[in-house]
Amino acid sequence: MLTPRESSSREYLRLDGLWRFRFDPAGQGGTDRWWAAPLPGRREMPVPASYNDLVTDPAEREFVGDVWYQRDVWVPGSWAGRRIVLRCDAATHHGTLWAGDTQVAEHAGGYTPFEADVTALVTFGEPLRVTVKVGNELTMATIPPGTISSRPGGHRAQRYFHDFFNYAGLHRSVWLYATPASYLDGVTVRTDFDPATGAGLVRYQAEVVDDHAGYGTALTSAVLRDRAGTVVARATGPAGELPVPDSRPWQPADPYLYRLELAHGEDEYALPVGIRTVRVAADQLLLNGQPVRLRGFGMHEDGVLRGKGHDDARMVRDFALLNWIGANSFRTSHYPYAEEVLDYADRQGLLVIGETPAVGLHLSLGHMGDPGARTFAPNRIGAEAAAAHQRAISELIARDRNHPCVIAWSIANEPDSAEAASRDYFKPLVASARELDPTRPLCFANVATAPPEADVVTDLFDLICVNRYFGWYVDTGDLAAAERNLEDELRAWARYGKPIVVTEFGADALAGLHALPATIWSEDYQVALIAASLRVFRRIPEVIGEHVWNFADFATAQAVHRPGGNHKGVFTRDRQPKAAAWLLRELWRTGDR
Ligand code: BDP
Repeated sequence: MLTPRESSSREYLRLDGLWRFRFDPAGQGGTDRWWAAPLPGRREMPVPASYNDLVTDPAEREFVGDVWYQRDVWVPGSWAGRRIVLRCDAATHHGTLWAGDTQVAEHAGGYTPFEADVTALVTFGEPLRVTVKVGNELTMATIPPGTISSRPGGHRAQRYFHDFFNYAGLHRSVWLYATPASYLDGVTVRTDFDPATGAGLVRYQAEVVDDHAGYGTALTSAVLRDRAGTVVARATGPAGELPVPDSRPWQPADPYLYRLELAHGEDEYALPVGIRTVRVAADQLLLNGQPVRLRGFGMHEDGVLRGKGHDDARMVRDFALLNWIGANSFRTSHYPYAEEVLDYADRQGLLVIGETPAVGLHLSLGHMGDPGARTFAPNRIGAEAAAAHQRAISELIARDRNHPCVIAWSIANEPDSAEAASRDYFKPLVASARELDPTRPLCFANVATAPPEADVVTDLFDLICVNRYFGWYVDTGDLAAAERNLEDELRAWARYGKPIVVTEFGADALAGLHALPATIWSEDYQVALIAASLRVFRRIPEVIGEHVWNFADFATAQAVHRPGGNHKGVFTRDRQPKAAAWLLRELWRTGDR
């Protein structure tokens, strides 16, 4: 599957805007064939957006079940004779797609795309009715997991084990696009760079679908151009190598992109390519052979009104703030972000740890879990969840493998990696991730309940990522103890001899709340905790990355300790700085590490 892009042979319609919309609490849509006629009622919903914060009824905001989106689209007459594809970038968490009266696709997993060839279902001169049923239920068979219970009064309640609101809907664009009948269906790009000589190499492997007998693979060709458009290398065949003797490597300070133009018969598809290498050597992370240190955040796709709906305006503001504060990296906590974000990170030179939606695989954790509950067991996180997790990993890698910005894959956030059974659970997932992408380091974000003496999976991974809340959930209000305990634990992790990224640390701060001396929930305490943590990191050479939790305040499930959401943002939810943002800017921009 290729990201929709225009070319001389490809066109698309982005079906953003208002769609007809209907909640389906009784599950009537299937029996009454809601796809077969215009959805009744006058309700409409914007795409892309979560629907949850656009309604006024609490039962609708917290609705558990299916909703339906529908609109008509006129397919351009000029598309006659071409292959026409309907694609959904994200239906969170389960999508079923109809073109006219025909179901064409079904997909589990809320943050990766799915598509279907609808050529045969298009009648030119008539509108095509597009219907999407979107389900938001989380169970022990989904990633992320959850449980559903019936409440007195008959409504259903969704419980989940992760700390962000279960936003749902069509969170990204829906597309209709046209390609020639024989077409390029996928491409894998891998690059090499020799820092000693400057020599670069671009390897590509294209997948083609050819519906003409004898319209052979020799018809596939590749051209690599530099930014000025000059051809720097050419090859023919579906797979090949494009050497670039004097290459300009992709790096945060100079995110230089070449352009790889692929052609197969009449089809043309071009994508940006950054020549770079990333690898772990002993306790360092090397980008193009040079040690790199990560400064940045765990983030969320989250904002007022739109919830998790992709928003170019929010993205541009977020990147402007990342630049302002001196960050060079972020983790797509806790799910794959919109492809627009990765495209933009490629161009802006941000380093990205791409994460799967495997968050909450820890059924005894903190306020969200049940004390003592086992996680990796049949009827809990068992074979079904593992299969869903495996699909999530392969869909993430398939979608994002060509982005130079992605420097590592995080296959889970805070699983119960102290439970003995977690090792058998993770071993095959790690093996398959390595097979799908042998070029990038693998990691997962380790939870506080699995310190080095208890964790049983870290040796399977390349980078050590730890989320730690000394001074907040433990040593609350006692920063002297927090600083000592954080240092002791990180020194214990350092014995692995691998690079350590602290992927989460931080404190909630209510914007405008001040306290001297600093006490919890104040901006001043957030400043002091971040400053103490950074002092510790600078004393431990193996710590090569610091990602504050979180970039901005975000919505969570309602809970007494979450006043209007999680306030660990260094920026407010409307993207204005708290005091900690000024501290980080001072430390990160003066390049003290
Ligand atoms: C960690 C999670 C993150 C939470 C954070 C917190 O990885 O999703 O939001 O803690 O509690 O456990 O703020």
